[in-house]
Amino acid sequence: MAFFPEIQRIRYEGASSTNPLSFRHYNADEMVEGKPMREHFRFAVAYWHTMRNMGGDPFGPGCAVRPWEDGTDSVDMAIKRARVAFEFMEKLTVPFYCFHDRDVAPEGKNLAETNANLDKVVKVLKEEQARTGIKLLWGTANLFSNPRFVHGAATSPNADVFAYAAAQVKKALEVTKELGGVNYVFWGGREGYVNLWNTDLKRELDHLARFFHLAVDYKKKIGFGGQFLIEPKPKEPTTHQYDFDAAACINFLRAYGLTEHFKLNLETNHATLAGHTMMHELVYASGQGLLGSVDANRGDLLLGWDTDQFPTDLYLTTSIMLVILGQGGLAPGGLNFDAKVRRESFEPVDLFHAHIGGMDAFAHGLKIAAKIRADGVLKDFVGTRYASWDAGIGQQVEAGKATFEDLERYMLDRGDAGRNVSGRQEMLENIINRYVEIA
Ligand code: XUL
Ligand code: CO
Repeated sequence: MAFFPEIQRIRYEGASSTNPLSFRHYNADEMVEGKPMREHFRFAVAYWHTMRNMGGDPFGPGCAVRPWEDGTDSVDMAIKRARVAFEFMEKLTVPFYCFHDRDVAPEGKNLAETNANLDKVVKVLKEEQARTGIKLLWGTANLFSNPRFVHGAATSPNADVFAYAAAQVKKALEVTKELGGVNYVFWGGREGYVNLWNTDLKRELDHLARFFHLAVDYKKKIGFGGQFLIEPKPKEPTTHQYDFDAAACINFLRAYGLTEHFKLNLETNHATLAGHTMMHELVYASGQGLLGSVDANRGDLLLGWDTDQFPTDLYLTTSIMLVILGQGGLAPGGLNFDAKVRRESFEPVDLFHAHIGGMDAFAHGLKIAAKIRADGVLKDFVGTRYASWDAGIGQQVEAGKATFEDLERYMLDRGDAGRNVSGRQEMLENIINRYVEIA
């Protein structure tokens, strides 16, 4: 069965290649910092965008050409689509994929029928995983599309909706375990509010925490060994989403005693919607030991919403890989392309161009980041910048050995603080540019 008959398996051809259907930097076996590239990234294809996005927008219907689609949302179509997905991923040579329950199988007329539909497709996904060796990076439940989730899922004012969401996540956890998934994601699409006049914010947060504790209990009960991940996003579709950014999520996890069970899945376009850079979100979460996985994409500076474009910016990928290398890797997390082709890029081959570009941008960024680290340029500069904390009064403060009185006495003796040194931002930006040129 060939759904992409014109396309051969994508190969690494080196930086001088002009073949748009080749990798110029992603060379899966190439060793960087003692590890093959494939293990640094653990790239995944997002089923919802790559297999389900037909390019519809608020101004017009989908116009994607997908010759395998028969126009129905049947189980048969879902099974055929699963075969297409695996041919695509095999040709692209990605090791992982991710899905929501509702991406892979249609809803039935009640929960029992919906679960039965899912089971039929999961059987095929399992078969295809065994045939190709492609694995599940994470599963998740779609708790936002169906109209029942209009007011949220775990944070709905309707307790029945909480119960439905719990049943759905229970099943999604079982399915993720069945498929050997190595993580499970919670993205709270409608877990937030549109206005506070009708919202009991504290009660909703308590319910969300209760929901997560129930999920942890069930995870233990069925012996699912995957990592739980929360994916922050500040808004869209709601005005305010409770999992606003890394800091808000970490505060929530600590407040409700959940930190040991969860890490974060950080997405570039969500970081920018929150008014942060992706590097900020990564550095913050990694510093707390809670960076688990990445949804790799980018927004558009000229548009305010979540455009989910494929990442191509080397400064972005370099900064991401610097943080990932800095914490010794992402596993069991990975880099999931939560990104979609533009509506104007409607042919199947565009799906290849998009992923190839993203994989190459990350491979190039990895090489740049590794070179920067090997030469120690940033580390040495930052180390020197904080040298006053390595000895004397700084060392005493860090060790918890100095009181306010000690610090006053120290400063009364000296009269004033020692000289400040330039932050050299422009010099460092020039240095980064030099590494972008040579890698
Ligand atoms: C939505 C988003 C989701 C999550 C999974 O903005 O990123 O697709 O990644 O639910
Ligand atoms: Co995402």
